[in-house]
Amino acid sequence: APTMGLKANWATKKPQIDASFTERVIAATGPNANQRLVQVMPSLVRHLHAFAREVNLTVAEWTAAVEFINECGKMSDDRRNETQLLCDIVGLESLVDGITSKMLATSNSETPSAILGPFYRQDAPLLPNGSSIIRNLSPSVPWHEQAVADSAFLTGRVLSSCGAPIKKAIVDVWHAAPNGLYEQQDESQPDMNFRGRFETDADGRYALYALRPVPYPIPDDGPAGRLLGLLDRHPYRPGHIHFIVSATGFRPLTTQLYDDRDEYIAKDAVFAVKDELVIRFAPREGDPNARWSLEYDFVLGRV
Ligand code: MBD
Ligand code: FE
Repeated sequence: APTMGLKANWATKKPQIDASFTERVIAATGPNANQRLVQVMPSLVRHLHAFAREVNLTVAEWTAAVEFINECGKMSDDRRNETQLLCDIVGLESLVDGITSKMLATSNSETPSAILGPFYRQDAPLLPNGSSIIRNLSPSVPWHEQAVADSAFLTGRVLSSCGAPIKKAIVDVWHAAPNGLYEQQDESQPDMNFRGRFETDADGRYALYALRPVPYPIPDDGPAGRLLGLLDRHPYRPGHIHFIVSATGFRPLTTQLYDDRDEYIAKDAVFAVKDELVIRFAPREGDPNARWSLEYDFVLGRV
């Protein structure tokens, strides 16, 4: 006899499009599944299925999406994280950052966090307080004049939420060059250019020389950039300086400061700007190493 129409309890006569199909996928989870996955996967599967139903996703579109994600993965290495960039332009890294701070914050005086971004490097050089993260300012660098005009002294204290200074806190800082490129994106910059770690003194103070940051386009020559183009969006981030501030007994703070001189503050391509993180540099007199200065205190929450 022909075996067509063979019935088994794992199949269904209905086409796989309705909620009962979704629940069947969720119910396939076994008794020894990972706890956190048991918590999150049903929601992920329901939202994914609901999305596909809502937009009538076709096989051709889904195939294109798989290829798109594969392309992001293939492009990603320790110099470039295209998958993270994809998350950034759809606001996911900022959303997750917001959810995490909301869950972990222990006081509302803590400095707001902001996303890490794809260009952090561990093990930036530990530098003496008051020194510079600019590793090459010779007149031969094409953006030398701009670097001089934007030279800046950054200082402030690291504080607990009750205002007590925290000594021996580490301020890990990094920013892009005046040409809009982070050091690992740019062959012409020395290793670890515009990166450094500083330890706060007995008054909880850090001090360093850096540059006023400039607006710059996130890398847009890959799939994430193509998506921006298809969405008729620009790739610019406002000028920003990244920080990770950490100290024993406190929750590490990943954040960014934004220079209020630039127009992209209100239209960050990765949606990371927060009012409390927008700063204004002041002109600095009598310092041959800096035309600008900024004083900013970081407030950490307890673990
Ligand atoms: C960046 O420089 C950045 O800081 C973020 C968050 C995303 C892309 C590029
Ligand atoms: Fe950045």
